[in-house]
Amino acid sequence: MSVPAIVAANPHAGLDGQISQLHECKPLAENEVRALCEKAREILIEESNVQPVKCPVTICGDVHGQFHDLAELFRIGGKTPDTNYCFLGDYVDRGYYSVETVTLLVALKVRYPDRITILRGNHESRQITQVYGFYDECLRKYGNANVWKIFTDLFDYFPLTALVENQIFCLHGGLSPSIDSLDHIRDLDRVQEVPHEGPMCDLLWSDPDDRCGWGISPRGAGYTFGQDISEQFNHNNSLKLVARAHQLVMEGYNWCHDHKVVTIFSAPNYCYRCGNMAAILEVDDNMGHTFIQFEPAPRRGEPDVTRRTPDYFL
Ligand SMILES: [Mn+2]
Repeated sequence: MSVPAIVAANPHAGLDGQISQLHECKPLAENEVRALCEKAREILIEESNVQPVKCPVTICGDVHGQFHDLAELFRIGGKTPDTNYCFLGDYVDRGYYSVETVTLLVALKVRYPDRITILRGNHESRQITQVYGFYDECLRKYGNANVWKIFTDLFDYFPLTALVENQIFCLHGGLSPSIDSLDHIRDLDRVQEVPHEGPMCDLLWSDPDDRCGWGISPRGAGYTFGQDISEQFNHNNSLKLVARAHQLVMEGYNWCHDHKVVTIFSAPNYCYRCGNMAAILEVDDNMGHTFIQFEPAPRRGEPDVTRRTPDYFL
């Protein structure tokens, strides 16, 4: 005789268990990653290249595999789903825990699809991750490249940009000389590796600059754009602000272009040696802004490295 169920089973028990495991910085098994990413793909494929986001929401910049600092970010900013998040890309490479970091964010996306937005950064790419750490980390942690293949295939579906209440335009890099309007971005076919040039590349690679107009980027991809470009773009698209990441800023956030553009960087002590603060931007119910700065979480078992003056572009 079977025992009658007293309480309804939690349909998310499996996923909730995986999220708990990931919060402890323990990676999932390869077959779990595969199943998770299949679910994530079904969600992400339905999202727009300019994914609408409602306030309140907390906007976060680069994380770069610094898992313990992401845990600190959630401790300070609140956990999903209590706090809504929009992450601006660059989850992997550089830090030692790209696998755990990106798996946790993807798991949260699958569990709470309307509470977290995960945009694509220039590091969410097959080519860049083979140079800057994620590929090697997958080999080290799984013994083969399958998990790297699964994630980099999923990255093709990440939205390129988000739009908070039609006012704050969120993206990883910056503007493009071949894009005048948000509708142009909506029309792009984003499901592909990040190209070496063109509008999709620029959105993930460009940087604001003190010089007016468009400039050649020292990164070798994307462009630099001046205040005149930002003002025109915001005006044409009825935007108040461009919120972007992609550049190390020592205070964790940095206004430029007469408050038309803000850079947000959420990896404190970047690469475990830059000595920078991290920040996140809380946008409240009334579209008010609060920057929260934070320092590195205490950590064990990682190399003790000397701080030095940063000069990182990626
Ligand atoms: Mn970047």
